[in-house]
Amino acid sequence: MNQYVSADEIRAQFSSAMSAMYQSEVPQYGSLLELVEAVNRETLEENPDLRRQMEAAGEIERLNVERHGAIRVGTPDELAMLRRLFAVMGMYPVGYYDLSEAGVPVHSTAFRPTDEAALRRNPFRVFTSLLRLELIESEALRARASEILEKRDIFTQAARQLVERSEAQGGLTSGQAEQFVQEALETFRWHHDATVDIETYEALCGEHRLIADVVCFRGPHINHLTPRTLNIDEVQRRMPDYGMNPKAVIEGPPHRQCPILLRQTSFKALEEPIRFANSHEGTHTARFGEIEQRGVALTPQGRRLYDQLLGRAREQSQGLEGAAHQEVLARVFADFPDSHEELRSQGLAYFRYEAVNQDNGGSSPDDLEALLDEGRILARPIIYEDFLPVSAAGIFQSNLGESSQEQFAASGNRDAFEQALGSSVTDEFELYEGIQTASKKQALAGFA
Ligand code: OOG
Ligand code: NI
Repeated sequence: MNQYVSADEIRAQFSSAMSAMYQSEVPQYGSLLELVEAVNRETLEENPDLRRQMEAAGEIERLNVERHGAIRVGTPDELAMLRRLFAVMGMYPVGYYDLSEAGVPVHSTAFRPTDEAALRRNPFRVFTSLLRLELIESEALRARASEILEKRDIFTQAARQLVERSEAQGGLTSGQAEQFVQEALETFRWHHDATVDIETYEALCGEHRLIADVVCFRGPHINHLTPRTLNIDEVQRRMPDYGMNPKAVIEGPPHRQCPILLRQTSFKALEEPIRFANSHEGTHTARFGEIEQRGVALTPQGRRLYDQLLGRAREQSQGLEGAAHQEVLARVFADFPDSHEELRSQGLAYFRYEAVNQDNGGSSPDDLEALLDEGRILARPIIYEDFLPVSAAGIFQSNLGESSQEQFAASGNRDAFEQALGSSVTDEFELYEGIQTASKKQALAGFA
């Protein structure tokens, strides 16, 4: 018997502890969870087909524990240590996101489980951004920020030791895992005492509010958590009943028969009291709650079509909110095929193939299309497990006030990010492609 707890189990415990902590820190997040659960329950009751589809894909069990979070760190060392900490929980860096394109001086990856069994068990993901100090304009301020960041350690001593222990022995015992979860959680906790005086805070805010958010606190507080809903339009509609102030538009694609990628919205970030180092009182606006509805993962070809249509929709929907905004999106996205069969046959989305009826029949054993036609192999959509760069930018903008439209020369630097991280990031398309290819092979093997 294995003496160690599985990484999946540690991730599930951590995700649940994180949710409990955030509910106590941001009570509105608790209300959001209640609302999402109610809407998910109703949606499944009204929609037996969806329930069956999710049951078949093993997704029902994970629904109510499914969420992502987001943090921002300041130095390569912090990012590299986070990579090791997340690895203890079976979370690995997937995808490179360049947010300078949206005027935000960070670049990012998503730490998440990568294999199918792990995703089914608990798909907890953390969108993790690294500040790009080189994008701070003022040289003096850049130096000051880096000096402040050099002084802090965002990890507890015990967390560091347990990461090392796990790496050395190849896992953690249940006692160690429990302690690890508690110690790791400390890194993500909110501190209402800033490490800097109010003048430094304001100077950094002047460059970009997000720079102040990263630099002025003891650690990279979790800035939002995001449960998965099955009907985002309904949750958005009901938010005010639950005392939440939703942002004006839902990001991502419009409502469709066959959801693609993901759609997101949030309640606006809270203005929270802060005590600065020279005991001045002030406020800081960073933390919010978000929801998302996930759909099928798109192939590079599907992603290109999506980008093209979203660009067009943006132009046409400027200044619009709510239903009017969604109407324009729906009209533009009418050009995106909306049946699973079209998405599959046109190579726009990824599918998992499954043999359901292996009676010997007419078609030759390696003719996938014929077997699909005869209903002897089924193709089920593979759910998108990642984030949208464009959507991330929308979320950033909506939560940073009006003054942050600054443009940085769009200049991704994936090499620098990977060097800071201490490893490469996995290409998300490769993961989906791998799942699709393996499932095809296995489904066909049943007929050989
Ligand atoms: C990260 C925003 C990205 C999402 O859902 O796209 C994100 C941040 O605000 O730090 O969480
Ligand atoms: Ni998010």
